[in-house]
Amino acid sequence: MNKSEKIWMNGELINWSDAKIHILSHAIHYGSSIFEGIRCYETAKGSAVLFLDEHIKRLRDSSKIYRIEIPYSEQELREAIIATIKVNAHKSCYVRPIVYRGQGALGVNPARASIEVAIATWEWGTYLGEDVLENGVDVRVSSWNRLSPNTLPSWAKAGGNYLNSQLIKMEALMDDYAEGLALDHNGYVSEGSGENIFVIRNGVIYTPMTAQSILPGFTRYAVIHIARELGYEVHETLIPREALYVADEVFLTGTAAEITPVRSIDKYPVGNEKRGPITEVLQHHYLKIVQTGEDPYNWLTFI
Ligand code: PPE
Repeated sequence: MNKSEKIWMNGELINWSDAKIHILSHAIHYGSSIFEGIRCYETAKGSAVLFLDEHIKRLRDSSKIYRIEIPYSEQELREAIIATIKVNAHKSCYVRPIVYRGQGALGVNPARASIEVAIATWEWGTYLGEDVLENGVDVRVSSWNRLSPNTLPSWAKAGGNYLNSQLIKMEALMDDYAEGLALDHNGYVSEGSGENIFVIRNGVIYTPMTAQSILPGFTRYAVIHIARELGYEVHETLIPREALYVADEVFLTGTAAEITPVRSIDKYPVGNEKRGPITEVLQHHYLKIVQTGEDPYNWLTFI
C-alpha cells in the first residue's frame, strides 16, 4: 500500500501512522462501519474527483439505513475530502471515507458507541492486475451467493457486507481466478466481490437490477448512461447463469476496477477471449472523461 502523509480523522489532518482506533471500537466487533471508495483522476485539465457528490449521497444513504448520524454535513465532508487530497499532494488517488461506530459500550446495541469519521487517500493503480483493462480477466462463478434480501441490505456500503465479498474473493484467488461472480439468492447473476457486471449478447447490453443484492454502483450508472446515449439497448434485468457462458462480451465495473473486460468464466471463453468491441467503445468513452477532463455530464469535481 502506498502510504500518504496525512489522514483526516474527526475534523483534523493527522499523520498517517497516528490514525489509530481502540480495540474495543464497536465496528471491529460487529462490522458497524459504512464507507465509500472514490477516485480522483489526473485529467488534462487538472485533478478531479469522479462522482464526488454521488458518493457522499451514498454514504448518507448507508448512514440512514444503519441509523448512524454522521456529525458532519455533506458540504463539510466534501471539503474534508478535497483537503485530504490536497494536503497529500496527490495528482490522482483513491479516496476512502469511512464512518464507524467507536467506543462507548460493547454489545450488539450500537446506541452508546461514538460515531467516528475518517478520510484516507492513497495512490492505487489497476484493481484486478496489470494490463487487465485491455486483456481482460479470468473469473469464476462463486460457490457463495450474494447477500439475501432482508438480511444485510446491499444498498448500504457497510463494512459487514464485505465479509461475503472476502469469501468470494479468497475462493476465486485460491483457484487462480482474478475474481468471483456471485449469484443472488434465487440463482441469478448478481455482482462480483467489488464490482457490478454487464453481459452483452447480440449487441444488446444486460445488467442485473438494483433489487438483486447489488451495490448500485456509479460506474454501472455511468456505463448505462453512456451506452444509451450511444444508441445501445440496455436492460436491467434477471440474468441466468448460463447467459454468462454464451455471452459475446462480459465486463465488470467499479470505481477501483473501472471497466474491466472478462475473458473467461469458469473456463468458458467469452467471445474471442479478449476485450470485445462494445466493451472497448464504452471503456473509451468512460476513460476519455477522466483522462481529458472533458465532462459533458458534470460527473467531475475539479480540485
Ligand atoms: N459492488 C460492490 C460489492 C462494490 O464493492 C463496488 C465498489 C461496486 C459494486 C461498484 O460500485 P461503484 O464503485 O460505485 O461503481 N467497490 C469499491 C471497493 C472495492 C474494494 O474495497 O476492494 C470500489 O470499486 O472502489
